[in-house]
Amino acid sequence: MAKPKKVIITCAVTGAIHTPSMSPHLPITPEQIRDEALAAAEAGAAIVHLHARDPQNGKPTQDPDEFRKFLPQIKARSNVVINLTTGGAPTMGVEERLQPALQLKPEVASLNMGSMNFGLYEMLNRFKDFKYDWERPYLEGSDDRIFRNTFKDIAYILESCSANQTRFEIECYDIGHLYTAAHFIDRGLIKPPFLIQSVFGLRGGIGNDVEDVMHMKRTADRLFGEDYFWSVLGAGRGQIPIATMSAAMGGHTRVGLEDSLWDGPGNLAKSNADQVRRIRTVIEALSLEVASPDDARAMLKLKG
Ligand code: KMH
Ligand code: ZN
Repeated sequence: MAKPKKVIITCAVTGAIHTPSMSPHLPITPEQIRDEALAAAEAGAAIVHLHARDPQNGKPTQDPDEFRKFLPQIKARSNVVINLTTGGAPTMGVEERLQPALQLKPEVASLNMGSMNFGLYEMLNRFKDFKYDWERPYLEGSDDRIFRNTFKDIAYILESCSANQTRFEIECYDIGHLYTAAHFIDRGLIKPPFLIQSVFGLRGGIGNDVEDVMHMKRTADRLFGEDYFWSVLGAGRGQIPIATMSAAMGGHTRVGLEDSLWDGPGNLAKSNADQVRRIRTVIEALSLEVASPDDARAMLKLKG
């Protein structure tokens, strides 16, 4: 693993897992997504990972025009690195999911390393009253839905985006996904340095025990040597503990309301920036420095 002195904080601002009824603080409209991204950057996020939502009902959308409603304004007001999702939502096909990254040519796009079960049902049990018709079937349906990322899908995204010089946040939800990343590196479709985003604690992926984190890091170290930057995201209550482990081990961190609605047990986070500040405090308490957007660009060799 590359050992930089500075820690990159990515903030995943809204995502597609949580639904509007779960938290009044989840950004939905383009203005909310814009303001939350800007505030997260101001608080110390070097990268913002962005999804869009239908402003009428908060449903995830990959319509590039919805991204166009907030991206230029974020870019005009902040130097933050833009990272667009190619994961979209598990209900969407790859062609639909690819469009924002393909058309809007971000510095970074997410890339999911395998097909998997992607359990959302816990959310349904926790949050009972839904405002919008789509929310309950979306969550219930997750028990019989596959988040599809075949080898062909992954190659298609990589090949489609290669002319744009977009680099990838390589999302690995289990150990096998690291080997899939190594396969695409061997094929020359992913170029160093690699940003490996290890995801912990989603039902269908690896858990969030310390042993899980160590196993993921040891395997990534063996496969990718000095050529990679290791970042982690812990879903739900694992967010800050997992991010803390990573920072203490020389890795990077991702927070944000996409991955967890919480700021401590039972307290809904009031904003993305609150979570960024929380992990920033931890990083600085470890006597480490938080990376600026330009630090992240230099480390990850982004096109700028
Ligand atoms: N929702 C995260 C667990 C993507 O956007 O490509 C993973 C993610 C997927 O960020
Ligand atoms: Zn995402």
